[in-house]
Amino acid sequence: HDVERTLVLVKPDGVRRGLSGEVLRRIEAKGYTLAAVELKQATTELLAAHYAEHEGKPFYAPLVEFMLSGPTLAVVAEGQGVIPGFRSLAGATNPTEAAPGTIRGDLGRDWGLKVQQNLVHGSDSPESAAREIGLWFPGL
Ligand code: DAT
Ligand code: MG
Repeated sequence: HDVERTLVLVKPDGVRRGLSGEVLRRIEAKGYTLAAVELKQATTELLAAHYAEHEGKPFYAPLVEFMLSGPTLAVVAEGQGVIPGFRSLAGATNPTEAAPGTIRGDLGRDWGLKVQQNLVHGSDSPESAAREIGLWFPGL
């Protein structure tokens, strides 16, 4: 794998529950480095761009509403294979299905129908990572 960068978000549920440090600890313990960390309140415009691929899906509006509900910790993590590597650390999208040992498997659970409250986001490809880092950290 090449040395690459990915965008990680500790979503508002993770920040509210005091899990920001735990997520950063797991990224660093794996051997990835932190290139940028910033607590940010997302805006509707930022989320519309970030989640453009999901526009029109049934969970889009509740997802955006949830992402506006409090601050998000935005992180750029760097390392060989960090894009798929962080997705492995995060686990499956639905925390109930995420394997133990993963962030979502260890720390997340099913909050009713709100699958979107799954603690973290991680870019899914080099193209997504470049696009998302540009949105959350313009000028980086
Ligand atoms: P991931 O975050 O694992 O990359 P995704 O990109 O498919 O998953 O979806 C983005 C977010 O949208 C996801 O973290 C939670 C929410 N989401 C996805 N599928 C959902 C569903 N079926 N019901 C509710 N929320 C969903
Ligand atoms: Mg995704």
